[in-house]
Amino acid sequence: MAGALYETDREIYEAIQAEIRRQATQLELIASENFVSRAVLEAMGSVMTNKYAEGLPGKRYYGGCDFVDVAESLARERACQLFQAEHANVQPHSGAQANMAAYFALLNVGDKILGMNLSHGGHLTHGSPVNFSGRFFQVAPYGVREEDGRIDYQALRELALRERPRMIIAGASAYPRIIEFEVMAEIAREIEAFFLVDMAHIAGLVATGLHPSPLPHSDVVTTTTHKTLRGPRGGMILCREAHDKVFYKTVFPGMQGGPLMHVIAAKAVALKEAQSPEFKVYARQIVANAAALAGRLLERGFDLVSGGTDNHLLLVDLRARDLTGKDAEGALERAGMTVNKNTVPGETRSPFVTSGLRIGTPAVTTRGLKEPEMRQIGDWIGEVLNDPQNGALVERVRGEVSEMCEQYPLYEELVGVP
Ligand code: DSN
Repeated sequence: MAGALYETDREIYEAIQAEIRRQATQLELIASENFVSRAVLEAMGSVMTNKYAEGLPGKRYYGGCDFVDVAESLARERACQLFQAEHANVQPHSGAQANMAAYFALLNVGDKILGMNLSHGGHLTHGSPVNFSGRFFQVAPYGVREEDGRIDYQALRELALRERPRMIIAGASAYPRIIEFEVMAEIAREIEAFFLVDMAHIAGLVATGLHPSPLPHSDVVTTTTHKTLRGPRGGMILCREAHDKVFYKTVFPGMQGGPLMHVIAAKAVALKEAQSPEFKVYARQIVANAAALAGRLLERGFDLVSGGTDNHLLLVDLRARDLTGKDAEGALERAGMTVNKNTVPGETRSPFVTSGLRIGTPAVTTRGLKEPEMRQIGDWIGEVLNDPQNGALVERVRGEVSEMCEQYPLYEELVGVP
């Protein structure tokens, strides 16, 4: 029997099928992406999308919320257990909205914030001039040392003492090393500033003890749920009891209307999965895979920002080669490997061109790849980037990538279902 989507909208059906094929036949190496479980997919595609539920479990502005209350209460409890938080708000639609709600809870428009420079590995919402964070707040950016690509905590402290911001933000979207939350918290305390940690990239590693937790050191922690945590696309705020009411007001009614209850149900499922022993094994493998890939790229003569990685990603600095991030991304895409061009510290090219590549292992690790496959991927990346215009070489690698993908099937049961 043909499915409803196939019958109703063949164009969208075909686009989804093509996307399933793309995900299954390419190696996904974008550091912020992952593949959710069937259980998470099912919860996201459920009737909970139909429900309006402004407010909180047990305190809603609409009737009929008994069962969405079950989902949201489970998501909150599981988030608190997993991260040892006192309070969780699982309603932010995204990481950017989690950050916006947290900033508006703690700051007034015009206050000063310290965030990591975007071109040093920070995030748009940590003070970029093209983002609300850079438009509503004064920003003093900190960065990494030119020599070793690591956050310069001493310079950060001097900046904080000079600028006296109301809040310091930790967290990054392209930083391959452990972040010293304790050190940054101490600096924030010294100047009586709030300390916010955006752990979006590393949430799955924090959940499993593979990265130190920011929870004991911060006033508030924001995250997305879809990166290393492997849940549905969305955001979350964790905090101490002292701040919980403020966050509820800034998420709703401050910023959002009805929460996405189907996504919240899927967040609950992902948080349950993240409590399992298997998830810990998975997270350990993410880090081992990143280290194996970094090792092979270093052996092949590539420069990595900071010389390697402690987490799920690495940043290749292409400045010593006659190659831009944009061209490298294009060549690897043609060879079946999806990565993203990325600025590197001291970047001189535009964000549309860049001098670097960000490569991450969360998605390929979900697929089951381990260190030997990572070394093979390192070899393929090396071959392609040494000769990116060589069509025959790129074609050969594309064939070998396809063979590897066939050995690690993905969403097979969703392919071709009418
Ligand atoms: N766009 C995400 C990333 O790729 O890191 C951050 O929001």
